[in-house]
Amino acid sequence: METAAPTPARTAPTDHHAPRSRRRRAGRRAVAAVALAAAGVLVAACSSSASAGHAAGTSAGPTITISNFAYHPATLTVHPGAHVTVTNTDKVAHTLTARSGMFDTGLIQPGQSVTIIAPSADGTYPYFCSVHQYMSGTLVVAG
Ligand SMILES: [Cu+2]
Repeated sequence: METAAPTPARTAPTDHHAPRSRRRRAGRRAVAAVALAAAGVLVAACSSSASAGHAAGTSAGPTITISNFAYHPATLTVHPGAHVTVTNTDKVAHTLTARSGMFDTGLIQPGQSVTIIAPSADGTYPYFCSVHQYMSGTLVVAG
């Protein structure tokens, strides 16, 4: 039950978004709040749109794949300190273990990958699988 008459002199609203209807102040304030909220969303969207596109961890570096109880390639040449990703595609676990002990993936479960770091000194590093010791390969480090 409204007793107050509408605003006496219906002067033009001062805000930019001139409400078409004759709403009372509360209504107008709500409209303003919504407008502010929308502006805030826009600002947030703008500031969060700058996302750096870093690639995920897996590198495009040298890789050795274990399949059918063998290393592929059987001999791989890499730079000193290279990160070498070893992927086991067999259905049993394998390792890639340097005979010198300088690197060792530990058990690589089926379908998993482990990254080793090549020695920093040039040389030829034979390795084998500690589970199936007849499996062997060679990592050659050459700067
Ligand atoms: Cu094995």
